[in-house]
Amino acid sequence: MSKETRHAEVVGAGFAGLTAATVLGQKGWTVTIHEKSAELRPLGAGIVLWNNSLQVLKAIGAYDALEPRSMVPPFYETRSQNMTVSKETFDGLPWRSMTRKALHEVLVEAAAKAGVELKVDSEVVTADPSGSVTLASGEVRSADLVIGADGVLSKVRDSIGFEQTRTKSRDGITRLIVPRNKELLGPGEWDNVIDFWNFEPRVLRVLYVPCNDDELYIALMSPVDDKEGSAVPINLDVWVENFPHLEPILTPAARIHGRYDGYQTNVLDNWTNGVVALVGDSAHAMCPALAQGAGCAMGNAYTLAVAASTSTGDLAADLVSWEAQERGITDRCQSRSAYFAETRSMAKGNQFTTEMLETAIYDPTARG
Ligand code: FAD
Ligand code: 5PR
Repeated sequence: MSKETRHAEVVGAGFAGLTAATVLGQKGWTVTIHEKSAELRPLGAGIVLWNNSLQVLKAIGAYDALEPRSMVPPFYETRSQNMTVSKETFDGLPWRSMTRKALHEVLVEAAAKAGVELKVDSEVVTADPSGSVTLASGEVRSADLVIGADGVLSKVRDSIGFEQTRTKSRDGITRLIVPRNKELLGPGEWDNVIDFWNFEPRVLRVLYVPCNDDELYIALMSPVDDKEGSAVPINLDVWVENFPHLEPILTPAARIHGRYDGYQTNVLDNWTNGVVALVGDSAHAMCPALAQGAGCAMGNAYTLAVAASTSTGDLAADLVSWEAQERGITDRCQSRSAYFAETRSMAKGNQFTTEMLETAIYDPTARG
């Protein structure tokens, strides 16, 4: 195939797959995304993005659509037993909060505009390093580049047999979108992100993230082995007993079924094999503490697509170079996130030091 007509098969229409596909489409590739679900929709509830992914959204022309659908909370506040221990502003570093639905919709729009073909109900069951995917229907499709952006349970990864170590953490979380109900919460700085940690009488935490005027993202953390704390729908009595001042938002939360997810860290020996590259949670799933899973996914998806597009010779070798370029910063982000999950030390506040913000500050679009 000539350079102008290169073709990519992208597996998974999450934040990583949509970003990579959009960049490739904008650079003149033909691209097909396979999404196994029957409809295009995001998993989860709300999200915080930082400079790294916001720069990617600007570079692909999706930022302007997202801006009015997201917000910048004035402070990132941490409380321990409801006492404020820190209020951080990150020295002007760009960050925003939003629903996952808003982010997903602007990415789908950007992909469609870039000419990407989006196929739903299209599950990929295996991939081959020489450049093909096999669908559940039996159809085999070849491509110059295959991207496995199919999440933490990646079939692209597992069918090829990438080596990995997988570590589960002792905590997990239920994530929900509820109405803001600001007036019912009473006086207070309810536009802040507020990370409420309780260690007494038991370990429970509410991460409060306003996403816009109407919607609030709450993440309710408890140890995996706390049956009451991790129950879904949430056990309203337990949560209100521990966070009585949050009753106006916990009550609607208890009406949603929700899902409790344990944290997990996957570290792979390699992210590429032949012309198959893994990106996002399939390659580097991480604990959520630094709110960088999607940020790393979108940043790496962007640089992967740029590397593939500028490759004029040996694409497999250029993918290896791409991995070498991004690997260190992603590995460090994963291990810092795992450290915070393990120690629960975010409860101390002031956790967002320059070192901990390394990935957030990074600009993947400045690499060319
Ligand atoms: P996914 O979002 O998992 O997308 C994979 C897609 O592939 C899905 O649509 C799936 O249906 C599809 N798929 C799977 N298998 C197949 C197949 N075989 N064939 C076809 N399609 C397939 N990150 C942040 O940056 N900020 C945050 O605030 C944040 N909060 C988080 C909170 C929690 C509790 C957790 C667990 C994670 C959080 N993250 C956050 C991390 C972030 O959600 C993920 O890192 C990110 O969504 C990964 O995107 P992805 O595209 O790689 O994978
Ligand atoms: N930040 C965000 C988040 O959703 C979580 C964490 C931090 C935005 C959990 O879901 O510390 O676990 C965290």
